[in-house]
Amino acid sequence: MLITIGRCALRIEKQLYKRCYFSSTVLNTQNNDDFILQCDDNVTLRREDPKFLKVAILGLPNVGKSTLVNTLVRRNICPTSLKVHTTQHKAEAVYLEGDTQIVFVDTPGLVTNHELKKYKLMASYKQDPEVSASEADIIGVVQDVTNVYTRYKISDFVIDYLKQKKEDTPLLLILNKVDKLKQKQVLLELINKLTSNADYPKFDDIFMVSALSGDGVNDLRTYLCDCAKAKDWQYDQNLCTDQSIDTIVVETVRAKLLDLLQDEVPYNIQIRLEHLDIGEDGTMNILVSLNCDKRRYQGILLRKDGQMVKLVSQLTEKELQHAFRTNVVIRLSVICAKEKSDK
Ligand SMILES: Nc1nc2c(ncn2[C@@H]2O[C@H](COP(=O)(O)OP(=O)(O)OP(=O)(O)O)[C@@H](O)[C@H]2O)c(=O)[nH]1
Ligand SMILES: [Mg+2]
Repeated sequence: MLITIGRCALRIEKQLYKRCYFSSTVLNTQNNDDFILQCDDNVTLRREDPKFLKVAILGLPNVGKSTLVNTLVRRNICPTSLKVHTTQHKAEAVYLEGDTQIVFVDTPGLVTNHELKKYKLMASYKQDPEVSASEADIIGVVQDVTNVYTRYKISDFVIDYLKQKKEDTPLLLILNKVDKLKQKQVLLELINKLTSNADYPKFDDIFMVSALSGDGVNDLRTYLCDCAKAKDWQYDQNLCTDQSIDTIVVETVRAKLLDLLQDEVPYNIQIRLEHLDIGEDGTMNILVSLNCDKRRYQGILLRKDGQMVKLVSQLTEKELQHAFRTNVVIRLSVICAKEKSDK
C-alpha cells in the first residue's frame, strides 16, 4: 500500500474536538483516525516491508538530548531550556522515512542516587533512563563537548545506567555542541580519551554534531535509518509522539519559564492547561494558567505591563507551531490563588 501524506495539518473531528477540550487526551489516543497529527509534507511512506528502530538518547543533564531529538525528528516535541532537569519524564518522538520508522526516546538527564535524594527529584529521573536503555535497539550517549568538567570522562554512575542495556545493543558516542568549540583539536583529544579507557563501554560509532544548528545530524539520522531492522512499526503512521498535547503545551511553557526566570521563581509556578480548541482554519487556541505561590512571583511575571508574560507566550507559540505544524495562539493567565485563599 502506498500512502502519500500531502498537507501537514492538524485535523480534528468535531466529536473529538470536544473530547480534546474537556479531557485533552489526544496524541496517544488509540482512536488516532479521529485526531491526526500528520507527518512531513510530501513524505512518501511505504509500509509493505516495514523497518523499525528504537533509539534511546541518554546523557548528563543539559548536554542537549532533547534538542537533538527535536532536530532528528524535525519537530520541537521535546521542550528544551538553558537550565538542567528540563526533561522530567521519558518522551518518544517518531521519525518516518520511506518504509522506516525510528522512535527516539528522550530521557531525563542522568543523575547519581545522591543527587536524586538531595534535589528531591522524581523517581522517573532514574527509572526512565534505565527502562529506555533496556528497551532500546541502539543507545546514543550524548556528551557536551563544551563542558570542561565532564567532557573527558564517562562517570561510573553513567556506566551503571548503560549496564541496563541488552548485551548486543550498539552504543553510539554523540559529541554535541561542536558549534561552540573554538579549538577543534579538542574533539580528537576527547575521542582519544573516551575510546581508549578500558573501563569505559565500547562505542560502536562516534558522531560529532551540533543539535542546535543541525550540523552532522543528517548523517546521524541516515546512519540510524540504515540500522533499522525488518519489524513492524510501533506507532501508526499519523502519530509523531507518545506525549499528549496537554503535556507538550505545559512542558513547553515550563521550559520557557525556566529560560526566562531566575532562581527559584520558575520552580514555584504551577502551570495548567485550562482550554484548548482548534478553529476551522486549524488554528490552535490555548489558554494556560500560571498559578504563582507568592505575590512576588506574580509581580515578576506581570511587571512592565506584562512584558515577561508576553515574551513567554510568544516563545511558547513559536515552539508549539513547530511541534504541531499549525498556527498556535496562546494566552497566559497569571494568578496567585494560594495567597488569596490564605488571606
Ligand atoms: N550551542 C549549542 N547549544 C546547544 C546544542 N544543543 C543543545 N544546546 C543548548 O543546550 C541547552 C540544553 O539543551 P537541552 O536539549 O534542553 O538539554 P537536555 O540534555 O535535554 O537537558 P535536560 O533535559 O535538562 O537533561 C539549551 O539551551 C540548548 O539550546 C548545540 O548543539 N549547540
Ligand atoms: Mg531534555
